[in-house]
Amino acid sequence: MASARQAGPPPGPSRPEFWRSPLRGPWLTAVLGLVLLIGVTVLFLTGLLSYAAYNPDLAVVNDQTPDKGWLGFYLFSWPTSPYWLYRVTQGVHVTLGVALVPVLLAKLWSVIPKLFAWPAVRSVAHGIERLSLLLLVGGAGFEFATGILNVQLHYVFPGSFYTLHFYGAWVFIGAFVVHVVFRLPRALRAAGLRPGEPAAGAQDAAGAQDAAGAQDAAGLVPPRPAAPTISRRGAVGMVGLGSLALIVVTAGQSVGGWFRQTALLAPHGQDPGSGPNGFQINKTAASVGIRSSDIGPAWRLTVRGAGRQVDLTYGQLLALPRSESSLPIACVEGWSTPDQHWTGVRLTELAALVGLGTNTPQVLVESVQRGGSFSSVVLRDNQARDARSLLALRVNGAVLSHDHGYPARVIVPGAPGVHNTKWVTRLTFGEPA
Ligand SMILES: Nc1nc2c(c(=O)[nH]1)N[C@H]1C(S)=C(S)[C@@H](COP(=O)(O)O)O[C@H]1N2
Ligand SMILES: [Mo]
Repeated sequence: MASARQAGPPPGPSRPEFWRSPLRGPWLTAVLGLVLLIGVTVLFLTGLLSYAAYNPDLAVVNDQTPDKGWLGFYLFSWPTSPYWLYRVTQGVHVTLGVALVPVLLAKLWSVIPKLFAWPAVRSVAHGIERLSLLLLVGGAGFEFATGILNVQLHYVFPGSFYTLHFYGAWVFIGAFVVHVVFRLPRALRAAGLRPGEPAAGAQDAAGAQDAAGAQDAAGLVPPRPAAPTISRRGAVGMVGLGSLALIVVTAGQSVGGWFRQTALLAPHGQDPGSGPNGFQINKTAASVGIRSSDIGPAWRLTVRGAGRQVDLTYGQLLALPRSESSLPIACVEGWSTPDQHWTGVRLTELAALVGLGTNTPQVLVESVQRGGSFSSVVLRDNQARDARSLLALRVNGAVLSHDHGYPARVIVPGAPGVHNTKWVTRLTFGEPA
């Protein structure tokens, strides 16, 4: 026994007795883990959908639709119906991501004694497992941190957020899948959702269950627990209440309108004012350096395609046939507006000016804004062809405000807000030359 003592852990958190909370144990860890299993799966899927919808310029390996790379299997032509599609998928992604923070923290707290397990590495297999946990925990922390910073601080990572969050997600999900494969049976058992494995050989079922239970408890259950101040169910309830509270102060930004007032955690403190243009603004004209001369009488709309070019003054644009669409703005950051009533010229109508009326091809939309990642965008042919896709001139019965993209902005059904370019000055239909 003396030699075992010598090899024992140093005083401190590596000793099992150091951890006293009676809440720790397989049941708590399993319940939180199962919630995360469902939640992270939804986050991952809605996240991939978001990339398919946005299709930002990441890198050659995954962005070359249609000859996309192997990490680009999820890319497809984002549909324009239902027109609220991105509003829902991204609202879920961001709200759920925020709501899972207490669950993630509680889950990490529940397994923290294992972080200090002694010896740190028992075998090669154990070493590999711990390495995968590093990717798991580090990946989760990275994804949650970058996501929350992005929605709270309004693109602190200029352009590169998408790359970081995207590749981070692949690293995280790889470790996550490994973790789930190894731990799911244990978690289901510990949560009471599955009985213990039937005995192999002579052992009776009860014995096997005990053995499985003991294995599950190892490293989690404190050998010298302190007196409980709350039950395990109570602890899970607290975590649930924390998540609920976060949903209450977040979801309003995705519902928009009156409910935005409840979105205490929503970024963009700026007040969009009231009236027809009184809805959420992503970037104001001033903040991206739009000068009044850019959008004054000298402003022109240039339409190019099929080897032709047409230049229109604002007056000429106003004289074109007008259409109406009720469409929301749904930002990548998770906030969205209720449907706004837009009036403008259909993209198909503008394509017709250069002889491309039927089968309108993809279109490159460019704004007067100099630089900045949102100053131009490519809309795919299904987006350009949709009768609801407009170059909008008015909203809710009034001329567009400068902050909402005067003189003209794009509005497309089902698309992320970032595709609704403001202060448009040029449309180039067809493959770029
Ligand atoms: N030229 C330009 N267009 C832009 C942007 C921009 O920064 N510059 N932001 C985009 C983003 S990310 C969103 S969510 C919507 C927001 O439109 P809104 O400010 O009218 O609500 O505009 C899009 N169009
Ligand atoms: Mo956005």
